[in-house]
Amino acid sequence: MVMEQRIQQLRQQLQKASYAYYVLDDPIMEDSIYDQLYRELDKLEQENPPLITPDSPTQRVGDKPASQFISINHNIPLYSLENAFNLEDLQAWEKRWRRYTEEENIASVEYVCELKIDGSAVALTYENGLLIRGVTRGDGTTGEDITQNVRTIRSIPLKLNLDNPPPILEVRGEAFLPIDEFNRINGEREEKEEPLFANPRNAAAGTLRQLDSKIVYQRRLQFFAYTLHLESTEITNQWESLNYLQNSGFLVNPHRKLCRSLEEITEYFQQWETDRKELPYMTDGVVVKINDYSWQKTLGFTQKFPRWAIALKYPAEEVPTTVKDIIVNVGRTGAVTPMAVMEPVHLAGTTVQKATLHNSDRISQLDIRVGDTVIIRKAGEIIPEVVRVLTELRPPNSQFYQMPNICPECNSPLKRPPKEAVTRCMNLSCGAILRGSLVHWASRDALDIRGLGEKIVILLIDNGLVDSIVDLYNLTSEKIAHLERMGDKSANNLINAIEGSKKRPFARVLYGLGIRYVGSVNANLLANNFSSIDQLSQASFSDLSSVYGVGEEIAQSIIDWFSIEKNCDLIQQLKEVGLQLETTQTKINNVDASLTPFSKKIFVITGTLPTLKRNDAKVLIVEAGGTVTNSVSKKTDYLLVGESPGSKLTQAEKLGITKLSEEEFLRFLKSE
Ligand code: 1X8
Repeated sequence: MVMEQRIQQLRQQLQKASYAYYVLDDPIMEDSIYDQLYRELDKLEQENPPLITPDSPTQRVGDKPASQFISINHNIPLYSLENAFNLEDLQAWEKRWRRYTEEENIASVEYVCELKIDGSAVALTYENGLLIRGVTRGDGTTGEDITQNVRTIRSIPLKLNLDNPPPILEVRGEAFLPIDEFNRINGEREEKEEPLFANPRNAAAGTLRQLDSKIVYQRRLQFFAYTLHLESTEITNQWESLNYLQNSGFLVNPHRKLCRSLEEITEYFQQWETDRKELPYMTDGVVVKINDYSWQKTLGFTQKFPRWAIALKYPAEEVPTTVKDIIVNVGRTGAVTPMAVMEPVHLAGTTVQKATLHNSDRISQLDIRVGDTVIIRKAGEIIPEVVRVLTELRPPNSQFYQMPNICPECNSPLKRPPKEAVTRCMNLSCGAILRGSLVHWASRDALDIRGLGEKIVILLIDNGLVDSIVDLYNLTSEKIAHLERMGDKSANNLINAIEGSKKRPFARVLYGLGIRYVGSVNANLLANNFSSIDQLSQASFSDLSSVYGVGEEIAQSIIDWFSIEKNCDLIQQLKEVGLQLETTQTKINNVDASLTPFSKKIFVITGTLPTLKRNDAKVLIVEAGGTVTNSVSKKTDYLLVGESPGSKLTQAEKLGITKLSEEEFLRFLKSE
C-alpha cells in the first residue's frame, strides 16, 4: 500500500476507535491495538513531516508549552444564565417571558431540559469542518485562546464527522473533569505534596489554563456540547441542534428531555436531584431552554441573560468559607468533638457557621488552622463537615491547632482510649455530659418531652434545680415559674409534659438513657428480648450478643453501662418516680409483637419513603417484631421501596423478594 494511503487508513481507524471510546462510551478496539496503530502512524508522520495534518490523532498534544494565552473577542458573547432555586422562581420566569410575547396561542410551548454541568464553559470554532480555535468563557465578551488545550480533549473532534461541513460552525459546551479523574489527580498531588484542587470545577478551570498541553493531555478532560451557532441552516430549534451536534461527532449529554409544561420540568428536576448523585461527573442544576429558535429570537436578551433560558439550581452541598475559631464541644457521652466556627455561609438551603472536625486525627490530617479557607459539606442531614483546607490561601503566621487536654467544661483531664479515635471527658459529673443527657432524654424519639430543649435544660441546671435526669420528676410549677422567660403557663406545660413522659414505653426509656450504641432501633430490639431493665442489667455478654441484630460491641457497651454504680442508682430512682422500666408487651393496636405479620421478618429499606423518615420506618418494623438490615440477601423477607430506589431494588427483584410500598406497609401494619 502506498504510504499516504496507509497514513489515511490509520488515521481513520484511530479516529473511529477514539470516537467509540470517548464519545459513544462503547469501545471497539483493544488499548494495545490502539497503541500499536498510533505508534505506526506517529512513526510514518515523523518520517514524512509534510504529511502531518492538524486533524491527525497524533496532533492532540502541542510540542511546546505556550508562554502565555492570547485574549480573543468572542464573535457571539457567552451569556450566563439567570438562576432559579425553586418552583416559584420558575413560575415567575415563565410569567416574565410570556409577558414579552404578543402571541396568544402559546399553550403549546416546548422546553428543552438539560443537566447543568459543573465545569468550565468553552467556545469552539470549526472552519470547513476543522477545529481551528478554542476559547475560554472569560468575562463572556473576551476569553483566552486555549486551542492547544482543547485539542487534547478526546471527546472534542478535531474534524467534524460531516460530509459537507459548513464554512463556519461555533459550538459551546462545558469542559469538565469526571469525578474519578479528579480524585486520581488530587491523589497524585497529595503524594507529591502539591496543593489540592478544591473540586472538579476548579480543577477543570485550572487545567484549561495550563500552559503545557502535555499536562492537560494527562488530565483527561471531557466536553459536553450544548449550543450550536450555525448560519443558514434547516435547524429550527435547540432539540434539533443537539442532535446535529451529536451527529457531527460531539459528546452530547444523553439526559435531555423535551418538556411541555412546568410540571414536566419540575418532574425532571426532581428526578435528577437524586439521580445526579450516581453520575460520574458533577452537575449543579438543570438548564431549561425554550426550544424554538424563533421564540428565542423574539425574546432576546437582557443586559446579562437570555430571556428564553434559565438555570434551575440544586442547593449547593459544598461551599468555601473561612475559619474564625476552632472550639471543642463535649457531648452527652463525654466525647469531645472539635468544631470549626466559620464565617456564616449558605449551604444546602440553610445558613451554617459551625462544622464538625470529627476528632484529633482528622484535625492532624487536615492541618486546619484559624484563618484558613475551607470547603464545607453537608454530611448526611445534620452538622456540616470540613472536607478540605485550601492551604494555598492560608494567611501567614497561622498556628497549628492542638486539641486541649483538659475538659473545657469541667477542667478534668481528657482521655483518648488506645484504640479509639475519640477523646473523652471521663468525669461523669461533667456539666456538658449532664446537659447533653437531659437534652437527649427529652428528645422526640426518646421521652419526647415537649418544651424541654437545650435552652431550658441549661436554665434548670444553672438555677440548681436539676442535677440528674431524675430531678426532672421532682420539679413543680412553683419551683420553675419564676425562671427567666418561663411564666405560669409554660411552667405548667413543662411539668405536664414531664409527667406525660412516664407513659412512654420501656424501649423509649432505654433509648433515652443514652447507652452507647443503643439507638432507637436497638432499644426496641432489646426491649423485645428482655422484658425489664432488671433482666437486661443481669444479662450476660452471650445473652446479649445472641439477640439478632445486637453485636458484640453493643453487648459490651450495655455491660459496661450497668457496671457503673451511678447508672444503677439512676435506674432505681427512675423506677421510684414511675417510669416504665419493663415491657407491658410491645403492642401494636393491642397485639403482641410476636404475633404480628412482621414478627421475625427481615426488612431492607431502599429509596426515599413518601411520608415516613427512614428511622421511623425502622422503629415501626422493630416495634412490630421485625428486623431491619442494610443489604439484600436470600434471608430478606421484604423490601420497603421508596422513591428513587437504589441497586437494592434490582437485587431484590433478582431474588424474588416481596416488595412493599410505604402505603402497603402501613396498611399491613394496621390490618393485623
Ligand atoms: C451553561 C451550561 C449549560 C448547559 C449545561 N451546563 C452548563 N454549565 C446546557 O445547556 N446543557 S448552558 C450554560 C450557559 O448558557 N451559560
